[in-house]
Amino acid sequence: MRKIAVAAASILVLSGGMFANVATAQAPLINGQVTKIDESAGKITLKHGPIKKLDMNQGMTMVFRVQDPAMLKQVKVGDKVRFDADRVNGQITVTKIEKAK
Ligand SMILES: [Cu+2]
Repeated sequence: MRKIAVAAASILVLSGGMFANVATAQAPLINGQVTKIDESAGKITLKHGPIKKLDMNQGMTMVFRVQDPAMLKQVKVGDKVRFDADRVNGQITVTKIEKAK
């Protein structure tokens, strides 16, 4: 009986992990607005809504590192954008950005 319970529990853990992966792959982009761009530092300041995966449960304005400096050429201050961010080497980094349509 105990073995069955353990097996059932590990199936739950495994399927939970799979759902988490699917959620990450299809995570919608975050809405934001560019308030500052610092090309020489490779940084962008964005006013953004909640980002649950980064433990930001409410919107704020903050500085992000960008994964690729070329991203800073795609947008300008005042633009409404959609972006994705993740922790890369411990720094919160914009991994994708596009102008909101
Ligand atoms: Cu934030």
